[in-house]
Amino acid sequence: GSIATKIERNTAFSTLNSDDVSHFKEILGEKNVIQDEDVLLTANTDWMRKYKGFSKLLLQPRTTNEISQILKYCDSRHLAVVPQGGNTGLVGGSVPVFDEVIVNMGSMNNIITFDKVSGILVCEAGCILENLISFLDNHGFIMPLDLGAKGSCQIGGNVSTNAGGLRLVRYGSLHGNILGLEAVLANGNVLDMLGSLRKDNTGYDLKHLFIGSEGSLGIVTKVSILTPPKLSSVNLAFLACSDYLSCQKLLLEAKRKLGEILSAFEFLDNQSMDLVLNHLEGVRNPLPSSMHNFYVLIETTGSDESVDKEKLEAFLLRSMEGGLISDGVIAQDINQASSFWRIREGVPEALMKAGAVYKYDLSLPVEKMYDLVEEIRLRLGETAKVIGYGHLGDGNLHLNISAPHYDDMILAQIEPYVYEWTSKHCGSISAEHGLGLMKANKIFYSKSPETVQLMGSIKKLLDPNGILNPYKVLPHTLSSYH
Ligand code: FAD
Ligand code: 2HG
Ligand code: ZN
Repeated sequence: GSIATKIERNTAFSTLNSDDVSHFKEILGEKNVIQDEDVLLTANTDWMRKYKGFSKLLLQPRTTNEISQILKYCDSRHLAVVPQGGNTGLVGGSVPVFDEVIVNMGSMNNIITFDKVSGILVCEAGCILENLISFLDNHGFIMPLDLGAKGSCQIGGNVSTNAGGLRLVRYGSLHGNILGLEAVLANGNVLDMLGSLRKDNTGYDLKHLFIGSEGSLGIVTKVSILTPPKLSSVNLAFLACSDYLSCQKLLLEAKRKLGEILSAFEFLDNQSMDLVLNHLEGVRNPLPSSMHNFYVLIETTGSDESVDKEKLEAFLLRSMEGGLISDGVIAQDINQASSFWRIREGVPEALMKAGAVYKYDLSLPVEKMYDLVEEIRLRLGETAKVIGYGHLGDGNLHLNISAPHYDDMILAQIEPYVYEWTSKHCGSISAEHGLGLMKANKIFYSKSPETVQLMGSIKKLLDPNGILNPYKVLPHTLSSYH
């Protein structure tokens, strides 16, 4: 594709031959070595249909030992590999750039143990997030993370991207909730760090290297996660604000007045709302009015139904009187709550249906965040739709530019402007989606040269031949070794 043509295939990598395929069949059995064109087309294409690779082979291992054998062989043959989970990643990290072998994790989907006292879940990396959510629900627990892609994304993919999502404001990042993991290194060595301890200060905590490293240091095969108990009272309010400053003030108030029960604080602008209404079936605005410029979702989770509800209602009343919110509604049942979430979680899908999309996932100071959206809107004028939404409670803006087609003229209006702006305001050019292929060369906007250099040394130590997810994460000057 056009993205791949901008970088060159690393000539140090071999090209797959029939002996390789036979060898993989010996390790995995015929049916788990896939050369079917339709399967490969899907696996070569990312969720947005923006990035396309040319892999000729997809492997479907069922055990850690099989992955170990695959990687050991690929390393010795210098065959490049892309670890792939649910392929919902948004930065082109989960698909090959050229002819890398795809290691699909979908068959490693067993729950290994669940401890009902501690709430610690140990499972294989290929478990789909939604299946883990349902499993835990049956045991009276919840996952500490939730996101719109839950029906397809896998816990291994979540860990490898350090996915944030809708509950981070309450439960924190996966760096805190993942207690241990097992990973296979490029040379096939298995690192057993599958501990289940809350506290373990015995030297370097190496599991953190694999959380958020996007398949560039090893393949995560098992994880141990701390899961919170499910609480009895969950409330969701869908609110309208007339300007961005009100959203900001509302966040501050929510933290002060709802702090101990606050479990999500999300926002979208009316351009995001329009996009969802125009492109998704069966969605309607719970607060229809042309006056609303912003919408905020506030979720509370607590243990006392009447107290929590009263608290939320009093908060909303005060916010209404104080002019922070112009309208609002509390979900009356679980169906209404999911229809509210559908609006927020549906934005990426609506964007995908609307045409070409440029995605920027930024950490920014909350008070500056929306200035960027307005500046980009001014720069682009009528040529594209600019929408802003995201995890306001975490200082995470999802700036998206939607256009009928990909167009270099549009891109030139956005980049490097967005990255420079973010860097100037000491933000991050990737709050939660990672760098992948899209931002591998942009890393210096958020990290110092010394830091990137050390990342390169770690990569070289763990993956000396650079076979794991090449062209991703690290700048290309560092990741090609020839
Ligand atoms: P993939 O897309 O398959 O892979 C992602 C990266 O991880 C790739 O670099 C891949 O090589 C690597 N990888 C995957 N599995 C492994 C493994 N077992 N070992 C080593 N490396 C591996 N992200 C957020 O942070 N917050 C959100 O709220 C959010 N919402 C989303 C909503 C939608 C509708 C979509 C489409 C995506 C969303 N995302 C969000 C993006 C997010 O990164 C992914 O959804 C998810 O974390 C990726 O999981 P996956 O299994 O699909 O991984
Ligand atoms: C979300 O929060 C995801 O919905 C996707 O992280 C963000 O589409 C995006 O830009
Ligand atoms: Zn997000």
